[in-house]
Amino acid sequence: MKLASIQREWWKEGVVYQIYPRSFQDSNGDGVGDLRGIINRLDYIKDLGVDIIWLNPIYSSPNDDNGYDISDYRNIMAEFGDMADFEALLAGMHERGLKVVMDLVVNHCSDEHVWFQEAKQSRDNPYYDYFHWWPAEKGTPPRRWSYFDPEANAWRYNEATNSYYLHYFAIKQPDLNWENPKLRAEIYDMMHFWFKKGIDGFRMDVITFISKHDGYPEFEEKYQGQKMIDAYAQGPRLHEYLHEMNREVLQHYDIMTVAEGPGTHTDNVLNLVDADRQELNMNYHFDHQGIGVGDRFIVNDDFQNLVKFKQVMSDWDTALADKGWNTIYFGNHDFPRMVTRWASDAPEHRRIASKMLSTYLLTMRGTPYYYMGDELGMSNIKFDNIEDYKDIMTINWYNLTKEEGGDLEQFMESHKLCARDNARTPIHWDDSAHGGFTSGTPWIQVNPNYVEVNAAAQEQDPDSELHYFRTLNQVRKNNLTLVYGAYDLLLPEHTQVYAYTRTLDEDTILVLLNFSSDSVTLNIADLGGMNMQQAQVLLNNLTELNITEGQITLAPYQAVLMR
Ligand code: TEU
Ligand code: CA
Repeated sequence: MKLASIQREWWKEGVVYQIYPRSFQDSNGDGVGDLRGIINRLDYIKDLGVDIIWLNPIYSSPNDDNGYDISDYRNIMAEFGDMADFEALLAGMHERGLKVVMDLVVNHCSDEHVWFQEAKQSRDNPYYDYFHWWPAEKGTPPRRWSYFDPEANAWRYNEATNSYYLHYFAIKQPDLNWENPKLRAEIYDMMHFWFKKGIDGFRMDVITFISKHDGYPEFEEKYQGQKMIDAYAQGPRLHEYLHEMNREVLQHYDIMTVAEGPGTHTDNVLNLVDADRQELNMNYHFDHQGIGVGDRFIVNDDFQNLVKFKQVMSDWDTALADKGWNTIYFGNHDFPRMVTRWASDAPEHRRIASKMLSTYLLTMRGTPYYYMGDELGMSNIKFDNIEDYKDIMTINWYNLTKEEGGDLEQFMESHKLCARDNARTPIHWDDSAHGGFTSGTPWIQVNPNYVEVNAAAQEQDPDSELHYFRTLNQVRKNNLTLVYGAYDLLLPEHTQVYAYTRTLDEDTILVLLNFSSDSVTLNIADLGGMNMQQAQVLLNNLTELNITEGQITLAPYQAVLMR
């Protein structure tokens, strides 16, 4: 890879840090994180060395799905603050050189949005066509699966109109009708509103689902899970809409866009992110998240299958090597804590393993999307009781499993590993009550390990995960090879070590990551021919490095970068 041939962009070189505002910092003691809380922590954020902040939805919402059910796109959720707070937050970020990316949730809105309040009244209401309806005189609608409906049925009957509305997600999240040009114009107008305020981009929630199938052909009864997701993502007019959005809105600003892309795979991703098509900049996929996780997040033996993981990530790199641009992430608000999911949260491994996973995220080709709290090595809370969960998805799936007479013990065990709430517990600022997140009662329990795992303690400890993450950000910034260099996988069949090189012009960096709790010895000859006795160690998550004649031994979860 030659630097001269690369189209450099700030959104390729930056590291994204995701903030889930509800759980970041409460400023007024109501137990819910808020915008003032984020403002109070701006220096912490800046000191991480990240570049781009993605905020989960902060718009007005009745919070059936924690803000992904929006009742007013141009206002701030009352619990989070008001527009003046938002403007102060944006200014504070920009003063510190940080870009701000907002969530754009336009596959659906809240049933409390005025559009739906109007639409549901009669078929001749002007807003009726802002949504998708199946008239009851045509009989029962063809089966469509819903993520969060208590019966998993995506159609819900509305008496006043004698028709069913479509909702891929919760009952309170009716899907918007993109077929209607008036609706599209409203959305574009709203996007201009936020860009004119100065935001720097959008992360587009389930954007691949916005185009529905004409006439709703019958799907098989068992058309659920991944099959249904892939079908949802192949609506016939998806790319027409995104191209239109690009022409109408996106091209007018220096901003970045990233699709949340369920149903996007290596064979179709370029349709979204090939710059020549003028749609979006980036997409993030779910292919690695699905390894070892089945329907309703029941886990199987492949949960930490490293060979499969390497295969998936390498295939994605190949798909985007010449065109488009990749994204790299482990955790977000929909997935478990990375250290529990991909390594080990056992007390003897958690810290080193967290550093190893951070090393991976920041040394792959693609923009890293880093989830808040991972820099502290936060781990899953692992609730024992269903009553502890707040997430509509977990609660519905539990009830469905119960009604079917399914295995509830297996469900609870799997959800200790996979439930979304594991990533939604508050950030640990210090060892005071509730980790310093709130002076009141937190909306969801704080992980009791906050007493040891917290930002204040890590600030004092030069060896901490927090300091390591800061160093990593500097190493990435100082080495464009880690941003743009070609990626070459070594030892694809090795079940414990993930090894690869990054090469830009004459520079090669070797990355060795031990994803296992054993020490592992490798033959240097198998590692791309670097002279290890003379190599410069750029980074090591341990103090020792064991190199002998012809061999290198990695300690459990060790991560090393060499040049
Ligand atoms: O997620 C969409 C989505 O596909 C998720 O349901 C995801 O697949 C699941 O959590 C894990 O398989 C987005 C948001 O990120 C999520 O928080 C919202 O609940 C959802 O859309 C609805 O807006
Ligand atoms: Ca609050």
